Amino acid sequence: MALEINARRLMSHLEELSSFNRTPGEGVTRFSYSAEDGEARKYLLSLFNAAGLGVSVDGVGNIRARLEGSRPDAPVVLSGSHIDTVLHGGEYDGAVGTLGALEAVQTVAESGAPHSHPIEVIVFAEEEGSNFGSTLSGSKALVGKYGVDEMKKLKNPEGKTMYDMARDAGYDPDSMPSHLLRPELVKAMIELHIEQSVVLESKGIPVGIVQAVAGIKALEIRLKGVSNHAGATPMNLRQDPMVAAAHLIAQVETLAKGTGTGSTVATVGRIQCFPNVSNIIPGEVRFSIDIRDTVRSGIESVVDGMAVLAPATAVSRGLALEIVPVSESAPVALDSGVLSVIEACAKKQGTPYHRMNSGAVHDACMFAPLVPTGMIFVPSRGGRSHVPEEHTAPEEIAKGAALLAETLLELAR
Ligand code: HGY
Ligand code: MN
Ligand code: MN
Repeated sequence: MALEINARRLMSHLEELSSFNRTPGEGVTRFSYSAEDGEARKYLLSLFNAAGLGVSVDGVGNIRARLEGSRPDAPVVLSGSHIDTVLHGGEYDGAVGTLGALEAVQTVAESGAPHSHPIEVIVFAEEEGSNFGSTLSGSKALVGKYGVDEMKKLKNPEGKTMYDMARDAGYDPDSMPSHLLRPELVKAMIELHIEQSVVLESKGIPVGIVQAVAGIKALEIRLKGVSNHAGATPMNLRQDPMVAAAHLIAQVETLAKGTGTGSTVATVGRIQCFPNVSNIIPGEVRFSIDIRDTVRSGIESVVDGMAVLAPATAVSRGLALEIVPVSESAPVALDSGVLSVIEACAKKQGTPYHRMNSGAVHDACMFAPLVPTGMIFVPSRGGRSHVPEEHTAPEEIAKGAALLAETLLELAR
């Protein structure tokens, strides 16, 4: 008998979560360690307590909410996602996997179906990188990739560190060593997430079973020249970092298209100009480069290309150059055993599925090298995400949560 989730309950939770928002009417903005994030977490904790789950919160704000099995010492089956968003983001990125996991665990508990392994909902902090430019920082802290030293180096535009912001939000980042994930105590990790692209919608298939997740390398290019009068400075006497940046930004697209893997993407999403005044030749220009591929060589090809082009452009224009690494995570293949369980559950439920890759990175990437990890996708309308228009239909979210519930129970039996 297939598990029946309570779709109405799930959708009302999602709606309530989206109300914790700094930019109502202009998408959802909920950065980790913000006031709205604190309110959202209080709301989630109330849901976890009402569901009778045992709750723990670690030193950077990751939450774990546990449903015991008949063998409390059996390795745990984990499922969850993040609740922080990008600036003016959507209601579904991260939220669907977080509240979908709660709905799946509640459905398993209410079904009375026996399971020996405990099942935990996990809620990650600082996945988007909205504060510090580094994605997956909460899960990186949980798996020990980021210690206190790294958290003291990660700074937001106002210069506040992840370490200080976690402390100001009431957490204790120095205690992370006692919260680190112990892979030997984890049976599997599954993340439900919106696809954030067009594949499922274009195929008319309700769920995706993710086989591989792209790796990412985030850089910041800093070009320093000579600021001067925009009118009085002849063109041949300029050391203008903005023109150099323009050349290099155009090259990012060329490099990404030329790697040969066919799956490389590269984006310049942020540019800063100092002093950023129309009648002053800029003194310094900084821009981000976000490079991704499911094949490592694609990422390296763009990084290596930029490592040649940027210095050549800087020298030819009398500019100082800095290429600053911001964050990275390797491409990961997800666990074939877990994928087979998801596939078997989809067949049991009669839910059509499509095996596919993910161009977006996810907290599941931090688990894949350590424990058997899988992901389930639900469609994104028009393939849009990280925008207020982000949307997934309630019946599609329900299908993903139902498949997650079935999968968690199967893994926890
Ligand atoms: O950027 C990403 O792929 C994720 O949404 N943080
Ligand atoms: Mn996400
Ligand atoms: Mn995202």
